[in-house]
Amino acid sequence: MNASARIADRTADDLVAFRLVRAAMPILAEGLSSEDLAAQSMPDCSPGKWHLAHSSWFFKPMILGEEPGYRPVDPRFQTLFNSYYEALGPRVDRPARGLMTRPSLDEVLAYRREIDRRMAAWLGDGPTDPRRLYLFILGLNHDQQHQELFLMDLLNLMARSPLDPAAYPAEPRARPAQRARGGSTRFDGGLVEIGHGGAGFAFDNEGPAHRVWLEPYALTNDLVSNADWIAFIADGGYARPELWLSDGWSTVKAEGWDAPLYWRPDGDGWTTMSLVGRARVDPAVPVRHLSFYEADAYARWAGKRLPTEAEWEHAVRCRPDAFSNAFGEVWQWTTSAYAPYPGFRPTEGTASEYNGKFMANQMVLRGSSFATPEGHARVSYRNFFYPHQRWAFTGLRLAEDAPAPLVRATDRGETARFRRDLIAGLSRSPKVASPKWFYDAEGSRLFEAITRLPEYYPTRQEAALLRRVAPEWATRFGPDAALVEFGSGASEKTRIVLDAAPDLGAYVPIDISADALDAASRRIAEAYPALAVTPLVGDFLHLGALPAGIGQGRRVGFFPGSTIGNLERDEAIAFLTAARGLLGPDALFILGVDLVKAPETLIAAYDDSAGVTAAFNRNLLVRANRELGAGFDIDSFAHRAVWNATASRMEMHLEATRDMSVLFDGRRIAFRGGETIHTESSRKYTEDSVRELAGAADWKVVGFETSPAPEVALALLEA
Ligand code: SAH
Ligand code: AVI
Repeated sequence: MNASARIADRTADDLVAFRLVRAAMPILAEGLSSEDLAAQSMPDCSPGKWHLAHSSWFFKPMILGEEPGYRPVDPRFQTLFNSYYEALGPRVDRPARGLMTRPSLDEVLAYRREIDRRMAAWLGDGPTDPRRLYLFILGLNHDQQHQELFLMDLLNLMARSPLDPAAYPAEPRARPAQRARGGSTRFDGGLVEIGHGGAGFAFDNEGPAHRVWLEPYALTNDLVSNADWIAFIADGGYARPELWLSDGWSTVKAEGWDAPLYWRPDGDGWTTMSLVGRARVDPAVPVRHLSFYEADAYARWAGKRLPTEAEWEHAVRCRPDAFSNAFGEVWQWTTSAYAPYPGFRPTEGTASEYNGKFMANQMVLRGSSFATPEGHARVSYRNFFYPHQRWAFTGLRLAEDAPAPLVRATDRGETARFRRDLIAGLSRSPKVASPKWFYDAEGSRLFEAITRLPEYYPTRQEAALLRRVAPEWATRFGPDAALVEFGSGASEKTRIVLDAAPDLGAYVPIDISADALDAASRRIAEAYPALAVTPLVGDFLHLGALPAGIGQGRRVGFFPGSTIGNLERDEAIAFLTAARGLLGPDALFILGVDLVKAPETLIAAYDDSAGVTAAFNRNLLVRANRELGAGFDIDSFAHRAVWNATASRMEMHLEATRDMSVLFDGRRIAFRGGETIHTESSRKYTEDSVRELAGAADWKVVGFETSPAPEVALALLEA
């Protein structure tokens, strides 16, 4: 192909791209009234009409105005639609953009068409100057940025209306949000390259590519959800200054924040405003409309942190498949200040003011939102806002430091066992699944969220009771004792025992959830430097031997949380018998149980209003889909919490809401609508039933203490 044919081809492509990009904003404006498009809801926002005009105006200083013989469409527009370019003379202050009733919407649309006509003519001349061609692509990307701003600003305006108007019948987005997949992905870090270095368009602020050093870290695979956020609020997230940066806390106080932007209390829940109007907050979807301050406070509350932008970029470059909604849902706050990369050079000329001059006091966001036009964002893309701003489509994904694991991730046998066990359980009638499979990394995280729910009393009651009895019980431990904990989870209650027994020499947490065990062991080892911490990953129903090097003192078993209630009776007896063998002749054992009480209290604890327990229950299916390639349609299974008085237990079920067949391990598993998978029993005890159980496994009950209502109990057993 000769040079002129190549230019002709490129010109044709450019023209198609131009027309496509420029068609989008008028489509967004269709169906909105000229009043909708003229009003300005706050100084940060601009009217829709202004976005339509300004994104057209941009082609004048960048391209058309430099052409010989250029004549303005209307010389007054230079001032009216200049956004922030100092080099281009005076302009209308941003807060006054909503006062521009002239030119009319029709005049602005005519202006837009005229700019489009002139740009098409310019493209038709086959421009070859690389700088101008870059500015042309910049103009398209600029238009796309304003398409998103148009929607952000429109939503802010609609949210100011007492009528809660729906701007559109459906959310204007290219693709549905991706499902949460659970867990997090770990990266070794080291010397990595980030930034835009390759071919293709990028904004000046994305380059140059350069090296950065990353310590080992992990990034959660999913965005933080509304359910997570509700748990944060319920735990006093907006009322606890220790969670907030100083500037953030001042903003919370000054603005009276108690929830994300657009959230409004409604009965015992919340509603929020979107481009389709006001609706109840859906717990399952990613949370939106947060400031950096809120994202940062949440991360602290969750015991994690926000990622740096380099961590985000490296993770998404290396493992684009690992993350749900890396792009296309919400922009994700990072802890990186918006600053120039080493070697940054602003685009020359007027466009030098595009990005670089904003590099102070703002924070970087990565990814893209549902409102970002398809194809606009990239892995190196840097969005930025001031830390208090929250009208953009913003959310977050968490990070944490992740040194090489103490606990090696579960062996391959684990997946095989999960598969076998689940197939066996689903082949039975009624269908069952073992609750131990709830606890992948996400399941452990959801359980932690459950323990903070107002309705889930057992953790709080047991921790308070343990604080009361531990000092006395600890006097029996003797020197150099070893604490062996079964189902240690986050090892939070452990601290109460460790604080009451400073002479304890060793701690052996045992848990099936490798990620939870690793993180908890690390935290305990750090907080109790004199203690020998030796985690064991695996099923406590198949106990081997205790690790070597845990001293000669008494072995103290610790099984809190009423996890024993999750075992069938014969399993519980076999477990207690095996634990007695493992811990030796002179062992002690602290056993936590939940006691029988009013069904309303129990049912609320297993069916919380924020839907966290429902997510915990459904996570079994999420995990089966991810790890075993099963084909459960998660949304077609409802969470059920039922009190079974005869068996004295709470039961969790997943109920098929329709007839369906699920592909799993090459077979089809049929579900009738209303049929359930029984996923968990939580036995509730009385003092007598605890004594009977302990006796059946040959333990003596030497202590039994009960908490105030809602009642839970701790039993001290002796071998
Ligand atoms: N002890 C903590 C956590 C209870 S949650 C508390 O009282 O709050 C139950 C814990 O037991 C989870 O961490 C889960 O991973 C673990 N677990 C459940 N079944 C298990 C099994 N069969 N073997 C080992 N750990 C198990
Ligand atoms: C870990 N286990 C004792 C919890 C319980 O209460 O049975 C798990 C749980 N299930 C629903 N909520 C909490």
